[in-house]
Amino acid sequence: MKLYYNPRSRAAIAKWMLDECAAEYEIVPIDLQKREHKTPEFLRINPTGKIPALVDGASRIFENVAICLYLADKFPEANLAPRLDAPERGRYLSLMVYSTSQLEPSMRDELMGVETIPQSGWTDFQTAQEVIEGELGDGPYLFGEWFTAADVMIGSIFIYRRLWRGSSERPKIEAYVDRLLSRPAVMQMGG
Ligand SMILES: N[C@@H](CCC(=O)N[C@@H](CS)C(=O)NCC(=O)O)C(=O)O
Repeated sequence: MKLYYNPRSRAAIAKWMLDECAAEYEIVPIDLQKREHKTPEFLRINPTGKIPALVDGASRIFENVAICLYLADKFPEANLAPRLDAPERGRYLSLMVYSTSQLEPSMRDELMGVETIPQSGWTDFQTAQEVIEGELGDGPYLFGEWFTAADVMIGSIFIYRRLWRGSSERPKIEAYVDRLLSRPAVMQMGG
């Protein structure tokens, strides 16, 4: 497998997932300044011209959620996702999609001081944080003691927020971020 990657990018999320899977892979460094993510070769892998992208034989996968879903299913021995027929599967898929369809844009609104309107397609960030606090329950992870790819996707967004804004006034989320950051494979940013 090849991961198209730059450490100062969201590709750190896909790398975290690969490392949680103990996968063997090759890093293809992408220089964003040189616009290596806009070349015709790269656009054949990811037509949106963004990283990360993963190539696995004939499979080309872009979008972190898709990459994490793909890897969790490819490496069942890593036990990072409920099986297709497991009752937890629906909630798992929902949280995966929620991470970049609602949580991330709501955080971006908050960081940029933009009002979130009901027509946005996502809630305001305060509500999103309450949703995740509810989903965490007593934790330590979104599925109790079971660390899954949903923690990679949801957790990475809160890790980025701490990086940009420092700790929040939400002890439950901050304790969750602390737990994630103590994992050996956790994403490294900017390194
Ligand atoms: N929703 C995408 C976001 C990917 C993304 O926005 N990547 C940024 C880096 S953090 C990028 O490649 N930006 C370069 C550009 O758009 O020119 C995912 O999660 O994979």
